[in-house]
Amino acid sequence: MRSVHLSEAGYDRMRLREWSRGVARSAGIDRRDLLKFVAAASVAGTATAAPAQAAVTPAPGIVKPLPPELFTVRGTNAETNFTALRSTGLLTPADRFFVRNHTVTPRIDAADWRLSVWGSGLTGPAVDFTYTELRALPSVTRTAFVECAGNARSFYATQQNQQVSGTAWTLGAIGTARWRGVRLADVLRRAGIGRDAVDVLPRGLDNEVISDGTNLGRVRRPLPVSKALDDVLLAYEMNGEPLPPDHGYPVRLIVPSWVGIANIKWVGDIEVSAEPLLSPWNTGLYRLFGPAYPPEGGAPLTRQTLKSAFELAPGASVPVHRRQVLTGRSWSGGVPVRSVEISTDGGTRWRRARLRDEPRSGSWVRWSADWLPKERGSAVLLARATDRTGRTQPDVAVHNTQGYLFDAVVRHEVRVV
Ligand SMILES: Nc1nc2c(c(=O)[nH]1)N[C@H]1C(S)=C(S)[C@@H](COP(=O)(O)O)O[C@H]1N2
Ligand SMILES: [Mo]
Repeated sequence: MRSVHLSEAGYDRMRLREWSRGVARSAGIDRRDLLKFVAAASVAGTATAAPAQAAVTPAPGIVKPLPPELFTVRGTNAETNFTALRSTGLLTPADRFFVRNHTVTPRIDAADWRLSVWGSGLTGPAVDFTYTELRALPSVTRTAFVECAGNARSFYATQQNQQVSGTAWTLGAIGTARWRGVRLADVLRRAGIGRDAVDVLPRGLDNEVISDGTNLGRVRRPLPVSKALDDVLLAYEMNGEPLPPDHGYPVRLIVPSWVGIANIKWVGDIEVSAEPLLSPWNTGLYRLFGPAYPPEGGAPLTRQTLKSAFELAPGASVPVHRRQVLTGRSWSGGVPVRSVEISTDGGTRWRRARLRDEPRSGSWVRWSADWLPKERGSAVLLARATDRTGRTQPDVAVHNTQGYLFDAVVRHEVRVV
C-alpha cells in the first residue's frame, strides 16, 4: 500500500473503512479494550471526561506557575485567558501558553533522552538519536499554533444546550509559537523509512493514561506517512528557548494545522509501520460521534477548524460613551483567514475588523475594531471569520458527543457601565 501520495481526504476515507472492517492493528492496547473504549466514546458523558468545573487548586502536574490572571486551571490542564494575549504579539510567550496534559509533566534529562525509531516500515533495524545528534541535524523554524481539538467545547452546552464530554474549555486552548527543530521527514529518512510504510506512531514519555479502569497506555496517535513526510517538525525550541518542561522538553512533534493531540510532547519513540495502526487517540477519541455521523464515528480528525476570539474577559465592564478598541484573533486549520467581521449588537449589524497580520496557514491573525458604546446595559459582541474559500463561521456548530471542533460564532457578553 502506497499512502505517500494520498490526499488527506483520501486517507480519512481509507482509515474509516479499515476501522469499520477491523483490518488495522491496535498498537499497545488489547483490541477488546479498544472496542469497549470506542463504544463508550460514542455516548456523550462517558468518555475520558476531565472535570468539567474549573478547579481552584493549581493543576498538580504542571511545572510552570499558573497565575489566575493568565490561566484558568481545568483539571490537569490550564487554559490561557484571552485577555492575557492582548499585550502579546503574534507569538504566545511560554509563560501564558495553554497546557493540556493527560497526566503530569515528566521531568526528563536531555542527556539521558533517546529517540528510538523502529518498526516494520523501516528497511533495517531500529535507529536511536541522542539529543545532541538531533540538534546537529539541519534545523528549520516555523510559526504554528497548537490548538486542542476540544477548544471552545463548553459553548456546545452554554450556547447550544447540548451535552458533551471532556474538558470544558472556552476559547483559550490555543497558542502560537515559533518552533525550531528537525524535519520529521529527515529523521525518518535517516532511519531508513521504506516504501511500504503507511503509518508513523510517535509516543510520549509521560505516564500511561487510565480511563474508567482501562489502561490506554502512553499517549500516542498515528500519523499518515503523507503528513509525517510533509511539514511535521521534531521541535526542541519554542520562541527561541529550549522547550519548557510543560510543552514537551526535550523534544515534541509539531504538526501544523492539525488537532492538538497530534503534537505529541516528550516524544520517546516513533513506530514506523507497514500496516495501519490504531490507538485510543484515533478510534474512540478524536473522532466525531453523534446523530450527524455514522454509528462507527467519523474519520479520525486531522485539521482544526475556523474560530475567532476577543481579547476580553467574559462579562467585562466597558465605559459608556468612550471609544474602545476591540481586539481579537481569528484562525483556521484549513486555508488562511480572508476577513473578520464583528458585531456589537448581538448580530444585527456587522462591519469589517482591521487585520493586523498577513493571514498565513497554520497561524492566527490579530484584528481590531473601534466601538463607541452608546447605551448602558448588557451588550453581545460577536466576531466571525471567513476563510479564503469563502467559508464563514456558522451560527450553530454541528453537535458531536465529545465536543470537538466547535466552529460557531461565540457570543461574548459585556456590560456597558
Ligand atoms: N505526550 C503527550 N503529548 C501530548 C499530550 C499529552 O498529554 N501527552 N496532550 C496533547 C494534547 S490533547 C494537546 S491539545 C497538546 C497541547 O500542547 P501544550 O500542552 O504544549 O499546549 O499536546 C498534545 N500532546
Ligand atoms: Mo487536545
